[in-house]
Amino acid sequence: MSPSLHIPTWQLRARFAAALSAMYGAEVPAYTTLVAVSAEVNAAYVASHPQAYRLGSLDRVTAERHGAIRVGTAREIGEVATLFAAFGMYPVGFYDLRDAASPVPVISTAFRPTTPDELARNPFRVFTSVLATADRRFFDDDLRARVQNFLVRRTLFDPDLIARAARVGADGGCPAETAEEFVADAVAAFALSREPIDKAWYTELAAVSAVAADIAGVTTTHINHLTPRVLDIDELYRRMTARGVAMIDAIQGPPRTEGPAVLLRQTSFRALAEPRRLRHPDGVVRDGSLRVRFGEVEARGVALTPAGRQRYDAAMAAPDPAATWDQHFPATDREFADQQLAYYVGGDPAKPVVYEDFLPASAAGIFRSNLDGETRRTAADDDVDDDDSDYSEHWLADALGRDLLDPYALYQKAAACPP
Ligand code: OOG
Ligand code: NI
Repeated sequence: MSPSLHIPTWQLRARFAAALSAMYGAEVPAYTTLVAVSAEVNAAYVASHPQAYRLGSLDRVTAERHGAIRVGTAREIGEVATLFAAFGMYPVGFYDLRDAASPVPVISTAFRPTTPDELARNPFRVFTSVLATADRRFFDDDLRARVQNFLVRRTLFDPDLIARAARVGADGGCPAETAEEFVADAVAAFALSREPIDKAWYTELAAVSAVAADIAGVTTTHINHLTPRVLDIDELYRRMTARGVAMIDAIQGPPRTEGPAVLLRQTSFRALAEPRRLRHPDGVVRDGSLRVRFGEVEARGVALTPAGRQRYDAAMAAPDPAATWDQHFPATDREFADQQLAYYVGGDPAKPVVYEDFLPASAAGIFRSNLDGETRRTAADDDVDDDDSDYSEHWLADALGRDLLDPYALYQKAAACPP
């Protein structure tokens, strides 16, 4: 028996991210433009900023993406957990977007590599949301029953794919001869389906929330967006606007400041309508279009400690956060490190720990800015204001069948042990 070459999970992750990117670029051509402009901005930034590498090598930043997917049930997100573990991506953090200023009926986590060396090898992450069907504020009993009935009858992931993923996860990789097919099958699970969509059902769900329709109005899941990383998001915004791409009004997250870049800044543009096949009430399938998928781009800064995060939340509560930013934060990395507002490797202000997660307010803003219509709550005049569902970190960990990791614990570890 000849020993076969073992492909470790990080290489599978790098291939998975690259193949998803190729597929998504073929599906959404505007994404390819965004990636090209991002690469231009990064190259120009690195050429004029000797310190640019502090937040990651140009190779890492250029390859870096996050994806977003949305699923319908505890079982489905459990399968996602098994699949992503085969790529060394584990669930970090709990996001409840139901209570955001513009509520979205989902709870979410981010699957990602969890150690500095794995992140350096390939930092691919996927923001993953599950529909909160048990929340009566969005779904009345009748609709919930029909949504759940629809969801239990579909199969998002081939059971054989999930079984293979479980093996790869347990073995920390797979033999070279099976790697290609495994990655291709995993990527295919997130392709936009050509199956006809039941128009009446989709429209009924869209009246509750466009996200509900995107999740439970179709029998498959798909990549909702893939987001490249840029080193100068303001410049990216200018260049995209100059090319005639209509961006959303603002960059989400912290304002541009003179001092250290913190957390995450994001912006996006609306995707054009995409061709989808719709089955009309008369039973006839016709070509139609839906606007669900969009383009997003992000810039990442230093990860804040819980104390830093409190200051951030206070800074962002002000009417014009940029104008009063310096009342909340000092001007230099040295002061950030000394005051323990952000994580630095070994406390060295030249070595910031990059923020690898997401921001609920930005996520809700990104969801909302790209949807047709607001989320509609169920009738406001009776007793459905109360959420008696039990969504929580525990609920999600149970559904995932594994621990939900605490981002702060990971940052602390990253700061304690130099890569
Ligand atoms: C996820 C929205 C959140 C981000 O970057 O904050 C997100 C979605 O649209 O499914 O991706
Ligand atoms: Ni995103």
